[in-house]
Amino acid sequence: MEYIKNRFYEKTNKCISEYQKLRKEHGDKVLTEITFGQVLTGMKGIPALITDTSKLDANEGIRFRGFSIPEIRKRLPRLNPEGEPLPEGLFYLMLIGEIPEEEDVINLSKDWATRAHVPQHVFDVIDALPKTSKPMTQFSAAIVSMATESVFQKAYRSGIHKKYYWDFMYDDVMNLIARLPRIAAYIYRRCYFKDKHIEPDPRLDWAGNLAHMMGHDSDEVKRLMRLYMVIHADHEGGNVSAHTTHLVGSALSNPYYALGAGMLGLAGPLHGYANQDVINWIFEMLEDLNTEEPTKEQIEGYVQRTLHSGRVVPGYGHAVLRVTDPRFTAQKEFADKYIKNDKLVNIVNTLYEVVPPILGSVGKISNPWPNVDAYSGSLLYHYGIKEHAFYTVLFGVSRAMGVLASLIMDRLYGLPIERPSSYPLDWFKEQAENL
Ligand code: HAX
Repeated sequence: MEYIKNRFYEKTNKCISEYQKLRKEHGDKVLTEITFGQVLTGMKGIPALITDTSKLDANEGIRFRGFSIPEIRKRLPRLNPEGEPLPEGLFYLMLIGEIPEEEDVINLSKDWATRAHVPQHVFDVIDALPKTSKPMTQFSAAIVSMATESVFQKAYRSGIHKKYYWDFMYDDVMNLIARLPRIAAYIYRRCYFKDKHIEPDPRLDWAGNLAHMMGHDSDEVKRLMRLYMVIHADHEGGNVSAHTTHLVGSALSNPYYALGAGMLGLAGPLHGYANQDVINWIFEMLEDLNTEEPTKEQIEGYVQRTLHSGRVVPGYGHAVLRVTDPRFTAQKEFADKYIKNDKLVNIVNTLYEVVPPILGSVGKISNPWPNVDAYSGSLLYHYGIKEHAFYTVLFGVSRAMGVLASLIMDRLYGLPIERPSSYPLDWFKEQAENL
């Protein structure tokens, strides 16, 4: 599928000289001031990374190459007019910067299908882990073990010129994304369906095939999977999974290593693990309250108790967003349209009424509104994907598209190794006292 690679190079190669020019002509200028607060609270808001695939606005949410979630849901190609857009189209948009034609998306689907063969040793690595090991452990181990296939690593060791790095990176990235559904489904069937694996169907689209290999073959689940894969794909460059992938890639590690590391960041409870934690927490609440249909007052009481016990309310809050996450809204619209009276979905909707005023009243919480993880588990659960320990793997399959598209660009621009400075706490104290 060389024409997508060629199109990418045609559209993006001018950025190489733009990046070099910025570096050369403006390298000494002051870009912005940084406060102590920013440094001491996780580098919040410091403009420190180049990421073209998407940009997050605190009050509006994510835009992929300028297009909001409602816009991409309207404009990206889909298999049928009622359905959700194909994630392949979003990948094309993130990589190339333009809305693809239907033909581009179908071609990309076919390209990924031809690249989807997973080497046997990757399955052997998964099988060598105990079935009780967390799905994200199995997922990242499988990804890292696939580095044997890295064409970038081979090319680097053979001494290719750095201006060609991106070209090999592109092939690794396409191969890796193509194989992730098979790996994810393998882990799912291994852990929850006694190793009864389901072969891929190369005629299906990337997300549809994932649902099929997981054993959830209905049109409804495929439709949900397409939505899920689209909305989780990217959230600009500073979030933990994106930043980790980029950072590890900056050492010229191959994309398998870089993504494996990024996925381990995604596995943390303040990031992608929140999508399973929401469901864990709701079930804990139901057990505690001894009911399947708690009242609004009971839920309020449980949220308060969670806060008083020094825990976070999962699915709420965000490091950047200051409004309801549009990815939450997209899922709520989906539920409102297709799901009638589901107990778990009803609880998630009640939480949306109950939690923001409570978090808002705490005072220190910057954003009391729900993020993407507040809704996703209830939708999966409704459609029969009930194994919540697996949910972060689905997030990871999707997130790979954004962070790996960026990784190709990192190598095209020739971004150097990342190396910020660190100082002991005393140094910061001295600086503060001398101001
Ligand atoms: N419940 C309780 N307390 C919360 C909270 C929540 N949902 N969100 C923030 N806070 C607390 C923080 O823990 C922090 O407390 P301390 O000062 O005592 O440390 C304080 O409020 C200020 O935090 P903040 O500035 O509002 O938020 P941060 O940027 O530090 O953290 C988080 C952002 C998303 C990590 C945070 O809101 C949180 O922990 N949320 C719950 C977990 C969650 O849903 N994570 C998923 C986020 C989306 C994502 O990445 N998905 O993959």
